[in-house]
Amino acid sequence: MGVLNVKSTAEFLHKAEMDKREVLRITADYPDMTVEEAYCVLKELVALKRKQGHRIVGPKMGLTSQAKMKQMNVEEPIYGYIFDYMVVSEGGAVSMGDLIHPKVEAEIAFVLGRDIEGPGITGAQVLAATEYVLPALEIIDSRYENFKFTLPDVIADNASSSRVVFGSRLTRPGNLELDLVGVTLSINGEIKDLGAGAAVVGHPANSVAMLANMLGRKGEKLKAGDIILTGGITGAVMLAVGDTVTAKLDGLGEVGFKVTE
Ligand code: 0L1
Ligand code: MG
Repeated sequence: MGVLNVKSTAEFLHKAEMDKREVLRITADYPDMTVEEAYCVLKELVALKRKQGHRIVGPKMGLTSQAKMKQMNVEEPIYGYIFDYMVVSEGGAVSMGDLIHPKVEAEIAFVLGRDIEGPGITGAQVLAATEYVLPALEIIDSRYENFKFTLPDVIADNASSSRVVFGSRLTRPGNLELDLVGVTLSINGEIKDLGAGAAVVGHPANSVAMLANMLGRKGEKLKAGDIILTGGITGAVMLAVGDTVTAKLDGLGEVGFKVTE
């Protein structure tokens, strides 16, 4: 057991991702790892990826649905980061050989026109600062065996971030009621799950506001140009080779990709 080593834990999780190898959750050896320590591991993981030349595309919010929060017994979502190497072009291919046991969920992404800094940020302030919203498919791929983890584990593992496909249509939020946007997630033409924007902490803009406030507590802010994933509107659906995945978001357009070997 011993004391958690933040640097070697980050290296361990990064290597698991690069080796496409599932590992035992960190809390199996360090049951006392706290949420604060887990965010220190995440910070180290981000520094490691940046040192290797990877660039942050934007932050993501995870565990934003009632179902996921209940399952993990938490009241606040978590955050992680999407890097450039994780972005797959719209209509492109996600290679199963690059991943461990991927699942996909449909989301709405935000692009900010100006920086926002918590505390005290509201969803209305987020909408006023938003340049565009766009459809997104997030592919999550926990590095832990069978997606089995505690809250600190999943935070340390960059909130299971793995791949993301952004739709090509950018929409100004204007008077759009993003909480009422209906979303379907289909695989090979069959609807696997559906939902509405409100599944994301009541409104996707609330998710961005929560993120700004969480980062604000650490003296960090959301930056203009960041592409922010707000959280799954649908549940996460397991992927298999040969799948063609499509999400349709009312008024926002479609986004899709294929799964290859
Ligand atoms: O984006 C997400 O909501 C994923 C958060 C991590 C939990 C999971 O891997 O299911
Ligand atoms: Mg997600």
